[in-house]
This record gives sequence, C-alpha cells and structure tokens, in this order.
Amino acid sequence: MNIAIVCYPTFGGSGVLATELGKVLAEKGHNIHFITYQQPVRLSGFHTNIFYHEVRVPTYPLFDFPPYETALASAMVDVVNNNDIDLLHVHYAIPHASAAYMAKQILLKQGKRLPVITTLHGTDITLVGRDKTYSPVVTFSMEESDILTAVSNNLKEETYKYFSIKKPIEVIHNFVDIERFNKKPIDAFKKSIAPNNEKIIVHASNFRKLKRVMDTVEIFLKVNKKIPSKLLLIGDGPERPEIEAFTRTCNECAEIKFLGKQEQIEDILPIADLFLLPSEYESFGLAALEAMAAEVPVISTNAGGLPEININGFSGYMSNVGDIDDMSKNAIAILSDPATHLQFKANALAQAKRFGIDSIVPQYEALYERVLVSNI
Ligand code: GMT
Repeated sequence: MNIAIVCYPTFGGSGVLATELGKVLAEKGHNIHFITYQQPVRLSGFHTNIFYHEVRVPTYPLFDFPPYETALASAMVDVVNNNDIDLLHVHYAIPHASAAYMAKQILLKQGKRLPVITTLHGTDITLVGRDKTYSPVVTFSMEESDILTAVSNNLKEETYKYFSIKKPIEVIHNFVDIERFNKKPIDAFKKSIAPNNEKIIVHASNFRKLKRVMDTVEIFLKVNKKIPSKLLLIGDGPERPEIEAFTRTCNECAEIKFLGKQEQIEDILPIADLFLLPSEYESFGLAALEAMAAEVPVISTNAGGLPEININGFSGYMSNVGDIDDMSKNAIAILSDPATHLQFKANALAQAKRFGIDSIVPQYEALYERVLVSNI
C-alpha cells in the first residue's frame, strides 16, 4: 500500500508512535510518505520505502498567524496526487484531522476518493481539543474521518465524555519495538553515571505541568535518603527552568542530572533501575512502555490509561496522583531487595511484550485493508 502519515515531528508520544508505525510498515513493504513540517525526530538515517515531504508555510507580511492548516491540506493533496496514495493516516486530531477533511474534499472534486484514518493520542482530546476554541472543528473532523482510533480504552471513554460524537472509536494500543529497547546496558556509561553502584532512576517527558516533574524530584529525594541513587531527567519543556532552579538550591539535589532532549533514549533506558511517571494524566504513557521494554519497572500514577499498561505489583506500582509518599515507598520496596528488583524487571519486560510490534501493527494493517475495501 502507499500510505501517507501526518504527525507532529517532535519528541511527543504521538509523533514517536506515528514515526515508529511508519518505519515498521515500510519494513513490511508498504511505501510510507510522511507529511510534516520537520523531519520527525525518530526518522534519522535512510530507510527504504520511506519518503519525507516537508510542509512549507511561507510567511507574508499580512499573516500574523501563517495558515499552517491550509499549507498542510495543500501538501496532502499534492502528495496524494503525485504518489498514488491509497490512504491517509493522521495522528493527533488538531489540526491534522480537519486538514485531512479539506484535502479529502478537494480530491473528491478531482474524482479521487481518499480514505482518512484519525488516531487520537490524548491532549488533542483531553486538553486542547475540548477547549471551545477548537471543539466544533475537532468534533466535526472526528465524525468525518473514515475510521477513528484511540490509543487506550480510557481515551476512548474520555472522547465520548467530552465530545458529542456517534462515530465508533476503535482502540489500538500503542506498541514498542522490544528488540530495540531490550539491549544490554553499556557498563562504561552506567559506571560514569553511578560510579559507586548507586541505583539509577529515570524520568522522561516534555516537562509540562501535567507531567508533575516536581513530584519526580520529591520521590527521588525520599528514595535517595534510604538507597543511594542518581536521577536522570530526560526531555525539556516549560517546567524545566523552575525545577532546575530548585535543584540548584538544594544540597541533596546534587545527584540529579538534566539530560535534555535525547534522540537515542534506547541507549539510556537499559542502564536504569526504575522509571518514574507521576503524571496527572496519560492517555497511554508510551515513555513508560519503552522503559518496560528495556526491563525497567515503572512507578506511576493510576491516571488515564496508565492502568492499561502498568500492572500494579507486577511491572511496577501505581498510586493516586500526588501521593508522593506512596510512590516513594513503592520505589524503595522494589529497589531495596535485589531478588524483588530482578522479578519486577522480568515482569516489566513480559508486560511490554504484550505491546510488541507483532501484536499491534497488524491491527492497523487490518484497518487499512478494511477502509480500502469499503471505499471502492
Ligand atoms: O504527553 C504528552 O504531552 C505528549 C502527547 C502527544 O500527543 O504526543 O502524548 C500523548 O500521546 C502519547 C502517544 O499516544 C501517549 O503515550 C501519552 O500518554 C499522551 N499524553 C497525554 O495524554 C498527556
């Protein structure tokens, strides 16, 4: 099949998932055309069957706000017409689903039917999309997509809660490439981070308020009092300056390192002993799944779709949002006993395997087959 994929090219989970999906589909022989405003971060290197089309938004003195959505819809039409595209799969509703609707109408006028699949990822529904600034357009474009999917049961429920749509939503959980993440830790790297065999605790996010990164720091400080540890904070975002400023004022924070945005997170995760994700909401929590694939147990909240991936008392533990004491207690319980830690590591990997490529990607392929048949 010739498939066009539209996503955010950034470090966010929706862009990561869309890029990984495109890469797997290309390996399976499909031709994948990414339409984005920048090369997706997970798309480095050369891949056969993968093509990248950059959306350019020319500036013009009249435009206080350059019309990205119009440029995107035009790029979609161009890519579809010139590459014999069979279907368009957009990730994250805003503004991708409405741009897809526009492209679909233009192509229809030209005599071509273009099936559109929209995958909802989380904030496009739970935060941004339900804002009345966007809600009518998001509602309409979800309804107009040929197929609508969500990355967790929780996100499906949230969508029905916040939008009056009748369209069936199919749940296809996110996936992880186990082989890529389940690597042997690089000993020299581990030694340079934890020279005295301290435990290595990792958090990765876009440092938005909703990620409660300060909770991560507080949990770490409690754990570190009992078990000598190091905290690696991966990613960047609006809350980082404040958290970084705090860590400069506290003596116990010397063991905390900010690594910034990292493209090769699969090289870092294998040296970790524990992953912390104390988010206020996650539709899924792809970062936690990638950690599990690297055999790292997860201490998370029980918010949103997290209970669909982290199994309490098996792959890690879950607590209520903000319950720093409980999360610290659980972290210490896992890290203080080597046999318990080993068991949780093995369980984390076993749990991640339920979300392996082979279980999830065929579900998307089946959707594609179905939408093509019903569009003939
Ligand atoms: O978590 C973010 O802020 C980024 C956001 C995105 O759209 O890229 O992530 C969402 O999609 C990911 C992939 O499906 C999910 O793993 C994240 O849980 C989800 N984030 C939220 O729901 C807050």
